[in-house]
Amino acid sequence: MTYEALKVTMADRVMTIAINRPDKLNALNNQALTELMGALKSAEQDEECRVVVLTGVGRGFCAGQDLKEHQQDGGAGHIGEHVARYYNPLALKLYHFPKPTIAMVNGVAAGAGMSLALAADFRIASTTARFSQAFVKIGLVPDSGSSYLLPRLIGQARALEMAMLGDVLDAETAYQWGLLHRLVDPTELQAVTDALARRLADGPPIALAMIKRSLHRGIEHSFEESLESERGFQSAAARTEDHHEGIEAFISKRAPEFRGR
Ligand code: T3D
Repeated sequence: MTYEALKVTMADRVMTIAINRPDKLNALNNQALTELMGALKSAEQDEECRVVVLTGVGRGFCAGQDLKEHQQDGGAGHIGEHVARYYNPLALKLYHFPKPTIAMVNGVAAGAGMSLALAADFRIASTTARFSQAFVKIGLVPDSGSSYLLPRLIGQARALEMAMLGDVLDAETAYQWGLLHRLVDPTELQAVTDALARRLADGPPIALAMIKRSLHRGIEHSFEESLESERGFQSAAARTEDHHEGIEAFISKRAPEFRGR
């Protein structure tokens, strides 16, 4: 697949998907939304790909919906349809993505751009990152998963404040509030992300996919249901070659080589 609104690269089993509309702080037009979905699908199918990194080219991560294109398309009347066609499938794809995902937040993440960062498994941000639930500023409401993910990450009080005021949150506060896994100097962003991505790429892929599903279920289900769900995942994990490799590596005091089988 060729991309115009994205830069997609593969190295060391890590696919990096960078939104490439820097003049618009990587705001999402229909082309970028279509290509993002296409890139995620190809990362999902590509056996070589073990981890996905989502980022932005230039000084922004993603400023959400491209408001100019939205205006040109006479968007207001069709927002429900637009969300159903583009944003909801994208949020679902990312949230349930069967491989580890990292949002490398290089700059401002606003509106649905912030939602995409929230839907990733890890958020590594540089000190230049900023976060805004910008929806309210244009008379809209959080979408693309923010209403679900944000309160779970930072608590209802802070989520309500972000969603109802739309103020821009600096990276340091976002880190203190638990929105981020790592906060680093801009000069270290790539290296810290690469190190985490390589570590995840070396992990047991089947177990990692099940860990994600298990924890997603865990925040929804009762304790009893979670125990039963864990039992099912554990039985499946125990039948993988990777589990046996992990045990053998432990006993022989060497690093395991997980193959995703
Ligand atoms: O249609 C549907 O399906 C509805 C779905 C909605 C989902 C959403 O995401 S709604 C929320 C949309 N996003 C926003 O409302 C954010 C709008 N942007 C901003 O508030 C600010 O740009 C930022 C706080 C993100 C960054 O501010 P700052 O001062 O660092 O940069 P800037 O000067 O405002 O922006 C730089 C350029 O990017 C500028 O272009 P110019 O004037 O130099 O030609 C600006 O217009 C452009 N830009 C920024 N955000 C967007 C954008 N262009 C189009 N769409 C944007 N969202």
